[in-house]
Amino acid sequence: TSRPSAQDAQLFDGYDEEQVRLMEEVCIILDWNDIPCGSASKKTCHLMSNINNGLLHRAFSVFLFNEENKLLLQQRADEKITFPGMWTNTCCSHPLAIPSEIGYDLPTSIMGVKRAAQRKLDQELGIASDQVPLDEFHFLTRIHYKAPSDGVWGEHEIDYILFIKAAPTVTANPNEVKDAKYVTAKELRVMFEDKELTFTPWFKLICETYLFDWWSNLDEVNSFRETEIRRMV
Ligand code: DMA
Ligand code: MN
Repeated sequence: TSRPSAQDAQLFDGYDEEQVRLMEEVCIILDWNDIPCGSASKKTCHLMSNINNGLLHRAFSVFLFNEENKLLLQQRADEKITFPGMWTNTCCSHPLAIPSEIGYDLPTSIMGVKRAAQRKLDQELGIASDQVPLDEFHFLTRIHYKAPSDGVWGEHEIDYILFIKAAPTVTANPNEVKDAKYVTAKELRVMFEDKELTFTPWFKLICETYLFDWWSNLDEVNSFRETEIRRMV
């Protein structure tokens, strides 16, 4: 690997080596209508200095439910550069600016984020791709939101919401995930009352708006599918 610049050495001082390496992944830069207009490193996309100038990228959020309709939550590893140690939905990440994951219209973009979701469910939670087949993912909507993490880092994304029902074997990657557990809606509401726990801003946002409605209608989840982008910025 190449030697980091002095600037990067300072920016990444004290962070986990593997998570620093993942900051070189190439994300998809978007205009406000989710049209790809370039690519940039995960590092570039998540610096608040760039976000404050309007930089926006594509992301996805997976909500995985088991046969009892319990939601799989994860607690992010302390190694994560953004939002470490926080509880969140099953898996979140970014489709990469590569032919199999980029998309230029809604159908191809949905296919791209499903492939990215399979890739990251495996990398973060050890879930084999045959346990989460591409055609079992349901796309619901896109959420445009912005959230600072710690002043230096943050998020500004159009986030594709994907639901899936599955019964996978989970083997968490400790560099990504500190803890994982299935919860009912009631158990999640109790977790929100616990002052010891912290939650990612996008998960809180989705919980405060749509999640519980979607969750109580899991059998008709396709009726929530929409082409509109929900603006929460
Ligand atoms: C980024 O998630 C995506 C959303 C929706 C916030 P992340 O920080 O977990 O990405 P990664 O796992 O690639 O670090
Ligand atoms: Mn992001």
